[in-house]
Amino acid sequence: MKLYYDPITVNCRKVVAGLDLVGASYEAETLDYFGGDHKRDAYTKINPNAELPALVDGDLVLWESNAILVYGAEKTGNTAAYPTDAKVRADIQRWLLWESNRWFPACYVYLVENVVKVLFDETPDTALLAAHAPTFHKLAAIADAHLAGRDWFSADAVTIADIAMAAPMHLHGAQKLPLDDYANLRAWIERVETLPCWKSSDPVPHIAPELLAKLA
Ligand SMILES: N[C@@H](CCC(=O)N[C@@H](CS)C(=O)NCC(=O)O)C(=O)O
Repeated sequence: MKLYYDPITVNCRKVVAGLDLVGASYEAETLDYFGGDHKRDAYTKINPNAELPALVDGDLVLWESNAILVYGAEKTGNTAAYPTDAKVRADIQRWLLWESNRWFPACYVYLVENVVKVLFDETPDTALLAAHAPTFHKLAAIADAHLAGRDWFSADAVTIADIAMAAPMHLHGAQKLPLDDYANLRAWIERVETLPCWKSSDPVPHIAPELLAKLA
């Protein structure tokens, strides 16, 4: 398998951590997201959405990070990270869909305004963040309530659902995600942050020190 990715992006971190969690090995081809490699013809032939990541395995050309997580888990047969029980699988699918449709966009606004714009010497749009905050809080409250009394989203142990849900929050401090009211969500992301696959997929070492200094 070959993974096309840039380790600094949310959805790439998701698949790097998730493929590690399920024990899938692959050849890596690194693209430069900030340099626009994902918009060049060589890559849009693989992913016509011009988005990272993408995975190629023989004649399978797969984009959508959560589909890559499921494929990796099924290919390796890792039933710890992707249990076979129908109800657990349905629950995992639910969070994968919710993350892609709702949670990622909700967290992404904070990433763009408080991280990406700062890296490129632009001013975060505080009015936009304020207008967007109710959406974030509505979704964070749903995730937080689900996590009451449980350590992980879909099972008694970490699954690919946790990796998918964690990715949009991966720089939550720098993103300034307003997590104060969500103790369960905070405790859960701290658990995710102890996972070896999460630690080894940390994007920070891949960000140039002079850029990183701007986030301090
Ligand atoms: N739903 C897609 C979203 C992929 C996506 O948005 N990737 C971002 C990086 S995290 C990207 O490449 N965006 C294109 C751009 O910013 O030009 C997935 O989960 O793979």
